[in-house]
Amino acid sequence: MKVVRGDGHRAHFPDGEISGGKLVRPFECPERVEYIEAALDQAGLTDDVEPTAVPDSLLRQVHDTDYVDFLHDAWNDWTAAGYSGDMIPTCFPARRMVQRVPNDIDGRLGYYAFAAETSITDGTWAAAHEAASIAHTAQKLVSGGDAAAFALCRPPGHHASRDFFGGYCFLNNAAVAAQGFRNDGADRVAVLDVDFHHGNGTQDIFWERNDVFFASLHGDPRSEFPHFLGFADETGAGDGAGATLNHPMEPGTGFEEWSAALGDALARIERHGVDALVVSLGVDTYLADPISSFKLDSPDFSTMGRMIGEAGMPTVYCMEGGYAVEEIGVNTVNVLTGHLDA
Ligand code: OKP
Ligand code: ZN
Repeated sequence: MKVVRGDGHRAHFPDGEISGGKLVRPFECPERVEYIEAALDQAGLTDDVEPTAVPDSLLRQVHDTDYVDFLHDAWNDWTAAGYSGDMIPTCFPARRMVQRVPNDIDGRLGYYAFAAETSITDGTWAAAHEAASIAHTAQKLVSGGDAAAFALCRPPGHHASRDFFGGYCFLNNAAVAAQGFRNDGADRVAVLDVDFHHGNGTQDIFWERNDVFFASLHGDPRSEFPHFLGFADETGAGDGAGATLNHPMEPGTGFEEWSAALGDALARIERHGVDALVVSLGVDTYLADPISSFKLDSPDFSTMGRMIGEAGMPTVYCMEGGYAVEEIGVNTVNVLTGHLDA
């Protein structure tokens, strides 16, 4: 399995993340990639590929054009306004307020955000763009005949919607891969999101589409981020009615219940008749993850990969979350080697 990776992610590392009323060191940090790279090397997954830039047209099929422009210009506009700290949104268009893009950068920052734990810095656009390019390059490998590829994306992408960022995500890498498969001739694609958190961005992007099936296994939004999407009764709308599947689970859920949900999701994906699979691979379901509450252990990730591999679909794995940094490498690589063993 080829691995697509780059160093551009290092440019994105905000000073702090608001957590418990304090500015703490961001959970989503560059070391995450370093631990994954070390584990890949150790497992002999060393067939590396450099990313090719994602076409702007593809990026703008997934995201609104004004949102892409906002992200691209954000840091410039911020410093032009006289600010020098990281960009932290503080004011959002809540219920019954006017949903119109403001002129000033403070207003636009809140307009295009849904959460305040995620800052934009000097290097955010370049890093997010490279992560989308990594996903795009992995999709091209699989469309070109590779059975599977691993896109080592950072920052992650599944919380980023057509027109807003948050949850450490700016551009939706998995959605870029899924849309790329469609553009390259796949009639139907599935995104399987196994990150602990619901993939609200991916769900929203494909909500009214039948050509991209979205399935997510995640912590119940009644008690977990992103709090406001990912309930079991969300199943898609319009042309996409029935093409979204949500499996929220209680805090403390272990692999027995989790893997039954995975089996169900894979069966539903198979029934949809898809030509390619994108896996939003978060390993924050791990029992020692500092911001999550499932109880998967390291060997369970091998089983997860084997189950996905046994489904036999051309597959792109896009890295999402995982914040127990010292174990993130082993857990991620266990999924990939499990897949290869299938
Ligand atoms: C991103 B991904 C910590 C709260 C963290 C944001 C979680 C973003 C998860 N006090 N809230 O899905 O792994
Ligand atoms: Zn997550």
